[in-house]
Amino acid sequence: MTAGPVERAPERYPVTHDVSRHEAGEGEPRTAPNDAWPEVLRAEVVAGLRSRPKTLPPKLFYDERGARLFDQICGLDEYYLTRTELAIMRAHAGEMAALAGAGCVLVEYGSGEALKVRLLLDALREPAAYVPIDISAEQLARVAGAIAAEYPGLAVRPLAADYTGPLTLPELPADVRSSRRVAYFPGSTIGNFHPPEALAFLRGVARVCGDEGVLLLGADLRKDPAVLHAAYNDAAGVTAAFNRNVLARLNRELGATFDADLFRHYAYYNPVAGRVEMHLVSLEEHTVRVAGERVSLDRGESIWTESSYKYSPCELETLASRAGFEVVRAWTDADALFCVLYLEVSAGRRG
Ligand code: AVI
Repeated sequence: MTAGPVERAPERYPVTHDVSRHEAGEGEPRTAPNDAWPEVLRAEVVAGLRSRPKTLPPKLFYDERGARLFDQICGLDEYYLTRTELAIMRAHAGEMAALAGAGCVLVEYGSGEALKVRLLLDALREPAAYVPIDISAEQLARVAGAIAAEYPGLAVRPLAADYTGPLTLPELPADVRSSRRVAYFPGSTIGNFHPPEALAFLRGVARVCGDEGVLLLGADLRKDPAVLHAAYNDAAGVTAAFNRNVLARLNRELGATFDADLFRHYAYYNPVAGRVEMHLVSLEEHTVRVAGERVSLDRGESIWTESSYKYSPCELETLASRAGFEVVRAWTDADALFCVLYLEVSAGRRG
C-alpha cells in the first residue's frame, strides 16, 4: 500500500514561506511583509508583542533553520530528553505494542521526521494504518512516502494540519480492517502547552481516539533544576541561537526590524510553576516595527518565547484523568528523567 495524497485541513499556521523581496525605500523595512502569512498568525504576533509580558508563540521557532537547530539541540549532551525517550522506547516498545494489540490505526501528532514512531511500527502487530499529522505539508509528504515504502501493507494516510485545532482523520481505504486508534505524541511537546491548553488538547485527542482509544504520551519529569538549567542553556549556544532565530524569522517573513544582538537568550526553571521559561530580554530601550506596527521595548524587558512544563507522575495522572484518560502503564528511565505513558480513553469519558 502506498502513501495516499496528503489531506489538507484548513492551514492556520504555516511553518515556512517563500518571501517576496522588493527594493526598500528610505526608512522602509528591507523585506516585504509576506501576504501569505495567515492574518490570524500575524494578529497573534502583534497582539503578543503588545501584551504584558510580551509573548511570541513557540510554534514560530520551527522554520527551516529553526527545525535544523532543534535537531542539533536533540543531540546535545545537556539535552537529555531525546536520548532518554528513545532509550525508553527501545526498551519498552514491545510491551506498548502488546497492550495495543493487533490491527490498530497509529495516529502521530506532529510527526516531523517520524523517527521515534519507527520503533513502534516495528513492534506493533499488523498495524492497519499510520496517520502522520504535521503542519509542514512538504516534509509530511516526503516522510509518508518513505514510511509507505518501508512498511509494505501499511496504509499511510498523512494529514497536513495544525494538530492543536479540530481534526478530522482521513478515511481509510475500504479494504483496511482496523481495531482501535492509538495516538502517539512523543517528545514532551505536551510541555510546551500551558496546563489549560494541555488539558484542552488532550481532550481533543481523546475525542479523536474514541472508545477504546489509546494515547502514548512522552513527557518530561520534574527534576534537579541544575539539570534543567543546563538543558536549556547549553554551552555551545545552540538553544540561544534557536531562541533568537525567531526574530530573524519575523524580520524575513513579517517585515520586522529586530536586531537579534540587542536581545539576550534567558532561560530558567521556575520550580513553583514547574516550567522552564525561555525569554529574549532586550538589552536596550528601543523600538521595532513588526507587520507595519511600532513595538517599544524597555531596557531589560522580556519577550517570553516558550514554556516547557515538567510534570510529576502524579500531576500527569491528574492531567490525564481530567482529559478523559486512565493511566494503564508508565515507563521511565533509571534516573526518572522522562516518562512514556500508555493512556486509555476512560469508559465514562464525557465528550
Ligand atoms: C519541542 N519541545 C519539547 C522542546 C522543549 O524542550 O520544550 C523545545 C525546546 N526548547 C528549547 N530547547 C528545546
